[in-house]
Amino acid sequence: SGVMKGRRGLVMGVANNRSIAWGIAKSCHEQGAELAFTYQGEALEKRVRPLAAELGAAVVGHCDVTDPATIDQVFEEVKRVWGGLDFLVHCIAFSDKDELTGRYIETSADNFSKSLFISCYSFTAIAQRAEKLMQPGGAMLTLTYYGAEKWMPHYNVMGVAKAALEASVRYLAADLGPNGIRVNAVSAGPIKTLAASGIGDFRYILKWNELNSPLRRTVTIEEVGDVGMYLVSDLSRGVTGEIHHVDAGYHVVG
Ligand code: 0WD
Repeated sequence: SGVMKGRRGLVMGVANNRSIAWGIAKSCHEQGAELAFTYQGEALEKRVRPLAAELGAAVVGHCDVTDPATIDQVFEEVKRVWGGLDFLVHCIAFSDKDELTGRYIETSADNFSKSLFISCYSFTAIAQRAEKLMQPGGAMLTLTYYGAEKWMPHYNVMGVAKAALEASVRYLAADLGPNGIRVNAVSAGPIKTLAASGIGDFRYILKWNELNSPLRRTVTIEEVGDVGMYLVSDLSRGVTGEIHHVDAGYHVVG
């Protein structure tokens, strides 16, 4: 039983058991979904395989979004194993750590391109492939952050990349809506993950959110997971193009 019974989903961006992608995968699994994971490189494969096994999920291969051949391989594998796809979860972002501190104005052209490519364009590239496997009722989800909407200390070029990602959610929702496919994002509050450890003064940001959010705390990957699950389930069948905050309410005060 469960609201995700019979739904098959590809989850991209599990790095370890603290990853937001892992929180979403767990919630989808609890509700009866069948899952497939990708991993980025051999080092992460060692972490992803045992996690996938915990949820009875398939592992459909290495995917580095900067290498389009690896995206194609993953989707060929999904097609081979399932013949179709009901939902997609994209939890991928990257920026050079050295530019996640100090001033945005110092951003290099090279890191600007790389950050926007990996953190924004990859969702569109993946959506292109996923569309071909989806029927009406399909759903796609990505992860964003409040730094897209407002200046945040140290977030810099990632804020610009997330703003572009949020705009792409709206354009993808319009493109895919006529096919009955929905596209949404969760805007998560700060959570201590591998990717977050690259952001300057992250502990201070966590503390600030804890002191100032309406719920007076930060959020967990399980809380982000439950909302992510809802957005790729039929419960949200009337929702598309939405950026849903899961941030203990911080966006109303910050
Ligand atoms: O506070 C936070 N942690 C928030 C994260 C608040 C709001 C949003 N987010 C977003 C992130 O920007 C990202 O889009 O959530 C998403 C997931 O991030 P996460 O769960 O915080 O971080 P992590 O567990 O590190 O997963 C991100 C993964 C990578 O891990 P590492 O740390 O090794 O970079 O993104 C993947 C990779 O697995 N990734 C890639 N995958 C394929 N190709 C690539 C790539 N080129 N680059 C990074």
